[in-house]
Amino acid sequence: PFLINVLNHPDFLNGQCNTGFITSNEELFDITAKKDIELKVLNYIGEKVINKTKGNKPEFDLPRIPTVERPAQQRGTKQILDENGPEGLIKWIKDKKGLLITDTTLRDAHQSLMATRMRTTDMFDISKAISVMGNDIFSLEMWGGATFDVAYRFLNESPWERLEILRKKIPNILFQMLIRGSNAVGYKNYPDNVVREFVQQSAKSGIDIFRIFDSLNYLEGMKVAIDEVLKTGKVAETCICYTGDILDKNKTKYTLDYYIETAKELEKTGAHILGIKDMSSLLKPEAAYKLINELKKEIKIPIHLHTHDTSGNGIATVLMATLAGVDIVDAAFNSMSGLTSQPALNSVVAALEHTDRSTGLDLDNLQLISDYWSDIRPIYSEFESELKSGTAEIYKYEIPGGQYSNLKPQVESFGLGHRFGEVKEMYKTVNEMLGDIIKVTPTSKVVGDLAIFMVQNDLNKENIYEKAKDMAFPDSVDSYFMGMMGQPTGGFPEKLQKLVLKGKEPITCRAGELLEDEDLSKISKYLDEKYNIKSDMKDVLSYALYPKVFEDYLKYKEEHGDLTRMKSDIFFHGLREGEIGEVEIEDGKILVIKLVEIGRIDDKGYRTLYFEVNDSRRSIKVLDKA
Ligand code: 3PY
Ligand code: ZN
Repeated sequence: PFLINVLNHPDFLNGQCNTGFITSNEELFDITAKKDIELKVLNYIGEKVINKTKGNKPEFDLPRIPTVERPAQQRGTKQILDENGPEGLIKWIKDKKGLLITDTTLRDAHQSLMATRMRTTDMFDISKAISVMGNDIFSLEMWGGATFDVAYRFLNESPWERLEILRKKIPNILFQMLIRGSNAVGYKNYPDNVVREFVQQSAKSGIDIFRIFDSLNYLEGMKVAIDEVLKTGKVAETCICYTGDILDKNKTKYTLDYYIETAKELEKTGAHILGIKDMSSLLKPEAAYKLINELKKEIKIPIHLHTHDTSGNGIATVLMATLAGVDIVDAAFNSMSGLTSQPALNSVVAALEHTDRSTGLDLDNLQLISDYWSDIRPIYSEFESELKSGTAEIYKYEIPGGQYSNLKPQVESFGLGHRFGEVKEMYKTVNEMLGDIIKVTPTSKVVGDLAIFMVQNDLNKENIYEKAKDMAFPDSVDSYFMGMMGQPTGGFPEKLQKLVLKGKEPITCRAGELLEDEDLSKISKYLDEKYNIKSDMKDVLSYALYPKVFEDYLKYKEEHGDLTRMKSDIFFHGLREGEIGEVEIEDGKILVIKLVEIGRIDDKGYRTLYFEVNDSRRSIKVLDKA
């Protein structure tokens, strides 16, 4: 490689190589680091080519990125909050006649449609257009929920960097995140100091609105997060999770009164906005009208509706809520909407044009953003579920959007694909056995895990007490009955609790009260020493929330380098024979890579891949695992 660098040097090519040539051109010796990154990139691509696409990378359209000029002064909802505080923002919301829209494309839409796999680079490319053309969007739900761990776990990128990069590119629209109360962005209760520091750091990194929920509507589980958000000067949106059907008089647990009382309790915490979180698409249009209409009479803070389109009735629900006076609704750009995702944003905006609740958003601009997502979406098709249409059976099973699209592959992974129908029926039965609970992360996982466990072991609601006497239940089920996810309305079913816990004593208070504070400086020291880094609070919190996932991420980066700038078509599918792709390895440093040829398999099972990288020939060997 050294010789090649010399031979390619412009001075050498011009015949000007005097004796000082080598000593005065230090960059000739800067080979190892650059070649090392180059090799890592080629190995990464080679692995995709040989062991994933087998050289048959699908064709993708070049994503259409609208060209926009950023105005000298951008003023959106972010400026209203920054200049007037949460109270000023709330007043502004209440004075607004038109319906306000939150776009969920950057969080829930891809969490629900494509297993949370959307990469930062795809968000980054459209961020300026969103900022300019979407200036009048109320907020962008772009962080939290499952995006935090999936970014580290499957995309090998930092969720904090995503937040901070997008914040810089979109300085005018409020950023919103979903936080699972004391479970933060995880699946279990964390010590209070972790939840508090996490809120503080998220606010510092760019979050404006914290949508806080508890998977059992257990207020105690939300209090620490609410309290800390109020200290940051940001917006606390507290949620009621909606389940059941208030229109059905036979359902007596989650009634209109239940929701009104819960909402009043939430308002008393000092929350700025009430969120209605309909994660399973169960809020029927007429029920939405009734619920919002009543809530409007009973509480003063603005109401923000979050629903999914799993049932196919999502837009009807949004429009009925709008008629009843809801202040803000969630929707996703049309090309990322529908099914288990949110109702279609562009369509809602169009439906309300020329009415007194018109959103004021520009449909032509919104179309261009939706077009971009429709170009991006096929790159992620391997992560999409088989669902082709909305389904009314969701009213029966009450399975949240993300879980519904994931349940089939999960059931298949247990070898129970042929019993999928039974698992869905069992999900309903388990919910009844648990006393009809709210089902959303993480309690939805409890119900799903127990349903699969019961089908797998041929258990039913009668024989379980005898047959499962000596069986160890899934961890999530154990944790639920131990009280680690909070206290459900109406308590735990005692007989089932005893069967699962086998003599262990459950807790009856908030789990955080019993958990010792995490020693954050000890974590910092550990990370610095082990990985030779200077860890900051973001690293420490990531470790506190997900120790193994975060360490795996650090190791992956050490081994494979930083691939976050690689475009997603190459990241997921490599290159086709003959295709030329550009890979940015650091600011402004671009490798132009051509996959020239895929060699034949040798007797040890390896294939040689021939590349041209910035016009130099390189080859690597990749083990063909087929
Ligand atoms: C999450 O907790 O990630 C959710 O989206 C719940 O609906
Ligand atoms: Zn949702």
